[in-house]
Amino acid sequence: MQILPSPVASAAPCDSTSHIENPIRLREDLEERGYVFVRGLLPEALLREVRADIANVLARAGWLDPRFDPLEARANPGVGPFVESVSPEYAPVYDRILHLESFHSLPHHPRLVRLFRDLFDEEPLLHPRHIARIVFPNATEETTPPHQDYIHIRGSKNTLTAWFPLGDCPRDLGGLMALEGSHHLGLLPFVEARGAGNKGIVIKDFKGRWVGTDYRAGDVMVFNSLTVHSGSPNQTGNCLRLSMDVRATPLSEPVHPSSLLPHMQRVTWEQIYSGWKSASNQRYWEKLNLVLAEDERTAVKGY
Ligand SMILES: O=C(O)CCC(=O)C(=O)O
Repeated sequence: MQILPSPVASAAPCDSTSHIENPIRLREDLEERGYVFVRGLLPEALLREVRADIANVLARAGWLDPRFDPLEARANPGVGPFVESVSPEYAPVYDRILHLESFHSLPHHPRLVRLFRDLFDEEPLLHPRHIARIVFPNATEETTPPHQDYIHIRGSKNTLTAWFPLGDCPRDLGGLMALEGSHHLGLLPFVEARGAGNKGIVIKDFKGRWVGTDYRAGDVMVFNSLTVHSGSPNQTGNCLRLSMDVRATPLSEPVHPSSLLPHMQRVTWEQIYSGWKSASNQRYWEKLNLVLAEDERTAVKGY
């Protein structure tokens, strides 16, 4: 596996916040750049609840420095770094996060669902396979490499990912970067690489800008499944980066069946739902008229 060079963001993303009430402009932004960046879309208080639930799991696992408020997500200096794609210690802790009701409820927030609806100009199917990223400091070689999500998600190429931090995420904590306009390149060849997803692409000649920013709690970056994007290294030395990936497909377009399973497929929906207070976000997709993608050869667990 290769360690691909982390790109460096040369510019801030174009900000679509002022178009939030204008679906046509939002769709134009997405078509032109391959992403839509909106500040303050999600309520900070709700993000804090999810962050607190995840921090509680991490504190119990001993990953957090007990001298600090768990909400600060300070890494325990004697533990880790543990990495999603390679450390056996990661999976049992991550699977506890996958049980959290708050984690699965947040993506149903009406403002996020409406953004997907406006960008598709039709009803979205929110994939239930939500992903949390717990990114340790001092593991920069495991930074998510530049890649296209389509390799991992399949289904419709119009699938969108919403990436957002669960709290403020200044650049040195390692937020998401996107290569502006790269969705126009189509599907690119990939190589096996270190970092989440384990697949990366090497881009040589494309002239687009890498965009990244100091994300604040509530900001959301939504991008097309062909848009090349990457993590940036967590260079804090002592803080964990907590963030989420939420995907959606236009309801009339194909979704790969693996997108309807819990992330990593180590736990079942029944296990996840046991202990939840509300049933309203459970198995909601089974009541919808879905178009399932025929190509099941590439069912992916890891993304
Ligand atoms: O958060 C990360 O490091 C990677 C996120 C990502 O690549 C994705 O959402 O597809």
